[in-house]
Amino acid sequence: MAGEPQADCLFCKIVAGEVPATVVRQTETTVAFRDINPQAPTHVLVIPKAHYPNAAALAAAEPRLAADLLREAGEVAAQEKVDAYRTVLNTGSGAGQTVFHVHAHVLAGRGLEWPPG
Ligand code: DGP
Repeated sequence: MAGEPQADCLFCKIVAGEVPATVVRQTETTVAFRDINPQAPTHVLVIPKAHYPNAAALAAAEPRLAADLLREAGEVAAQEKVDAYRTVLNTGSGAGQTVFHVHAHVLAGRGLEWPPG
């Protein structure tokens, strides 16, 4: 069923505490933790606790939860004391998505080029 934990999903395992992560924030509906392979001084992933494969699927099924994700990205930036940050939502392997549990990358602390690579 949509939103249910998936046995083979790494980020569902992080939500369940079965895989360790450096959690920086948690709400009733979301978890934010440091990326294992940081691409900037601040690189945090914000995920919904519920499993959706990508941002569009999340927004279609649970628009308020999609909004929680974006709000939490801002809360992470505030907590990290950065005033500029980039939020990245990769969708599909061709765009670099490697974990198919929606996650917002929050990147900050260095100059970020545009367009992104
Ligand atoms: P993406 O390429 O957009 O699907 O991003 C997946 C991110 O997940 C990538 O930047 C690396 C990160 N990642 C992969 N495995 C782990 C893990 O076990 N722990 C943490 N904290 N991050 C992970």
